[in-house]
Formats: sequence, C-alpha cells, structure tokens
Amino acid sequence: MLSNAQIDRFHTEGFLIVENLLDAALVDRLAARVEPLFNGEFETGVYPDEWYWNPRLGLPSASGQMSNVWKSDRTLASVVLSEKIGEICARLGGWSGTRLLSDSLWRKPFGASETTHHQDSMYSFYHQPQEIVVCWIALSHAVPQGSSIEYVRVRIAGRCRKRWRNFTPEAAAIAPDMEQAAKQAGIDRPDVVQLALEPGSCAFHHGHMWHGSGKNLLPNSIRRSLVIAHIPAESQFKPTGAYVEGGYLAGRYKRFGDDTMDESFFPIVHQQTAIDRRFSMPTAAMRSGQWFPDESDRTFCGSDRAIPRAGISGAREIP
Ligand SMILES: O=C(O)CCC(=O)C(=O)O
Repeated sequence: MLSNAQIDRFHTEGFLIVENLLDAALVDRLAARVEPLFNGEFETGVYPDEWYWNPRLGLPSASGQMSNVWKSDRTLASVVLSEKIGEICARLGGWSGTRLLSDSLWRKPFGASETTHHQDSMYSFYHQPQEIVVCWIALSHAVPQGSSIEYVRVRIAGRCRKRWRNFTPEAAAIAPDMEQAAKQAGIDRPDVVQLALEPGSCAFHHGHMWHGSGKNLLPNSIRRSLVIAHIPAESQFKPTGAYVEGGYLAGRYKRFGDDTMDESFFPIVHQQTAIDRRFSMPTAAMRSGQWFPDESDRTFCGSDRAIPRAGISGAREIP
C-alpha cells in the first residue's frame, strides 16, 4: 500500500504524489464519462449536488465543475467509493477508517480560468474531528501551463524551524487570498510547485494544504480531474445549532437534532479491522505525539527545501 517513507513525505510536505493509481483502461472509461455528464446524462437518474457549466449554456472556454457526481454515474462511483483510495487516506490521516465527504469533477478547456489558491479545510468545517485528506486524480495529462494542480510548498509546523501559527484556515477566512494569508503569517514569497501528472496518477494532500490551478494555456486541450475528499470514518456533524461558515455542501444533509453523517450521503469506504489497526500505531503516534501535539499545531508553514520536480516524489507501491 504505502511505505513509511511515503507517509513521512506526506506529513513533511503536505502532499504525496502517487503515480499510476488508476490503470489506463479505467482512466479511459472515466474520461469518456466526462462529456456526457456535463451534458446532463446522469446514468442513475440522480443529479450531482452541484453542476456548473453545460455545453448549451456555458461559454466554450469556461471551467466546468460538478460535486458528488458519484451519485449520478456508476463508473465515477467505482473510483470515488474505492476502498483502496479510502485506505490510503486512512494511512495518511492516521485514521482507523475513512468516510467520503465529497467528490468534485473538473473540466478545464483551453482558456479556462484559474482556480484560486485555497485550503480545502476552509470549506469543510461542518464535521468533527475536523480532518480531511484529499486525492486529486488526473484524468488527462496534467502539465504546467495546462492548469495542472499546484501546491504552495509547506511543512507541518513541528518540522519547521519557525512556526507560523497564523497560517491556518481561520486566518485564511479573514484573508481569503493565499498570498495575503501567507503575508499575515510572515511568509513573503510562498513557493508554488506545479505538478506534472500522467492520466491516472494523483496527488494526495492534507486539508490545510494551499493549492489551486492556473489558467489552461494549451490550445486544443481539456484538462480533466477527479477530486475526492475524505474524512475520518467516525466523523459527525458539529453539534446542532452551530453556525458553520462554509458548511453548505455537507450541511444540507444534516438532520434536525441528529449529528450523525448519513451513510447514504457520506458513505464509509474503508474500515480497518482490529488486526490491521496494530499497523497504524506509528501513524497514530505521530498524530498524538510530537508532530501534532495539539490542534493548533496542525499548521502548515513554508519550506526552506528545494521545490521538487513533479513526479519524483511519487512511488509505485500501490498494488
Ligand atoms: O482541479 C482544479 O482545478 C482545482 C481543484 C480543487 O482545488 C478542488 O477541488 O478543491
């Protein structure tokens, strides 16, 4: 599954590239569903939760995005609900199980605008424990200039010489733009790394990881990606009555007086057995030990290391 070195890299860098997560035949099947879906062809008869852009109304160069498309299409569901991906997220997050929070399908043709830098944890406030690990899968060649995902180089606080405690979702909520948030945190020139990923390769990132994508500057190209956001299996909604900024996507499925997250909307995709759980001890120790002493230390900060070349930090150890 994942080596300790990969898990260590994720915790140090905030993201981890895994090459060839999906095989070529599956990627082709997924990619073949993108145009029909944006055209409104929902195989199951269930609409996705969000649907921005369709070929009848949208400008040809506009970005298309759908949320929770797994409900609409079985090919997409086979990957979004994948136990393997859920297990990887559990290993990276140090969880005993994984629950799907949401997916996001992206279609960015030539000329499509940037996705501004943000932290996914800014938009995923309505569950606790408030943790999130995200998998960004390339469904087409993802290259710099072609709107590939890009990360702001960071390190977990415990590993830094200096701690920028303000570089948190809360700070970002005050100053939504990444550079502004970085400046507030004392980071003058945040490093941005643009990934190059083959179709089927992916990057896992921590919910606090600043990321986005540039404009698609490559003529005759459509950049496609599938993004899956996972949370710990035991997650619940925050107690009834709490106002939760950015809680809209998940919050619409909250039942009155009930904090449980309904399996129909937030399915558990992976659950460790009691025997397996022994093997997560080092990760659990990391979470409760020196790396994450408390919630406030779950803060990313800038790195003094060289920007990695895309693709080199991945591994091929996924079965
Ligand atoms: O693929 C992209 O352009 C951005 C995806 C993203 O940042 C997200 O879904 O949160």
